[in-house]
Amino acid sequence: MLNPKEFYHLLIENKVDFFAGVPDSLLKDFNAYVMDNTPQKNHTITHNEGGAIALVTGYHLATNKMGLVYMQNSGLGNTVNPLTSLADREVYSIPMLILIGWRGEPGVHDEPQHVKQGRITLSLLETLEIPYSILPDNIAEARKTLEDSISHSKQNNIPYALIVRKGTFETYELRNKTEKDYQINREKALKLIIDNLDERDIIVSTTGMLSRELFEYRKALEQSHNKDFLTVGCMGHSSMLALGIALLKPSRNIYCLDGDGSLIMHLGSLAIIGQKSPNNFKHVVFNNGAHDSVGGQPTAGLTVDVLGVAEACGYKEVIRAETKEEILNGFSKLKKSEGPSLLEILIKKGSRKDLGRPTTPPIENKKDFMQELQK
Ligand SMILES: Cc1ncc(C[n+]2csc(CCOP(=O)(O)OP(=O)(O)O)c2C)c(N)n1
Repeated sequence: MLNPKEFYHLLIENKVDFFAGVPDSLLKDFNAYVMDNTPQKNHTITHNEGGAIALVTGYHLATNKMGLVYMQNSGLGNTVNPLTSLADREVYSIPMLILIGWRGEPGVHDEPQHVKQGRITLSLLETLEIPYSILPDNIAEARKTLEDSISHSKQNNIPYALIVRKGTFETYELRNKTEKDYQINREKALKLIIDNLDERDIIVSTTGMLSRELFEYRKALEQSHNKDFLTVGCMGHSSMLALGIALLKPSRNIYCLDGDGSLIMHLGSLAIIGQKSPNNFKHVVFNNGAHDSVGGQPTAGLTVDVLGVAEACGYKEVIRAETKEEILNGFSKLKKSEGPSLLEILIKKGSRKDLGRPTTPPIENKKDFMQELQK
């Protein structure tokens, strides 16, 4: 396995000292080392992966050096436009390294939302005409691969991708934890919301652990999953998906259960929700200031004024809650409010170690959900 510290120092030796990206579970140990050891100016956890490509392009323009973008392969889609119309050799021709966590690698078991993306990752890079190598998991070979990749990228002035298989990096425990000591974690807060829903309420839940916790809670309560749409992939798009339902099902209240990382990934959605303004659209943001599902790396969740943004986008009521009592009161207000309205719940990081995954395939979930919407 590769030691994150050794790999990081290989990059620094090769003058790659500027990092940007969206965290990934396969890269979490490398991400943690970067966070602990890189000056703030040289490391940015971006709102989405396309933003990271643009940021690293700006770095190159300012310094004539190459930076590194890190991401899960799910994020490749977010980079297609800046890669083809900005960094591509036929446009501005920008050298950079792209470190990609390979979820869903063929032959390695993974969740349904990763299977296709895993299968097409290499051919997608080929279509984009981005050369790539698989990052070896021992330092001697990794050094050679890295040096070759950097010189190819520099000589041709193009992005070069390094693909990271599951289990490539050794464990590295983040030292600089910026924990906020909010009282309640996501799962507890989620249960308070579920316990207080009305019979006909519909849920669209975001990517990551929140949807897994929701699935398990319904199971524990012996309730069906029919009223929940689990957005298992497609991070950041739950609110637009919920908007689509809210506009066409005005007699049902639609609750989008979002995360701060997901909200910020496509923050522009709030402007459109405010503009379309369906009064049955209710947004609940579980804000732990982190990408908790993939290692707890910080987001801008606790520096951005979520309520202020929502209000400025046209949400009619915005509420913040932190304690159990505030959550219960806040949710009761949200239920009675005219939408679009938003409840931000400040929560602490962390999840159960034994948290399972949805056992119903996405297609079945979709069928049941669509039937429920017809009622
Ligand atoms: C486009 C894309 N980029 C990255 C990921 C990897 N990923 C899955 S969940 C997650 C974090 C979500 O953070 P947040 O919405 O704040 O929820 P939390 O995990 O904190 O509950 C990330 C980065 C992904 N699934 N899709």
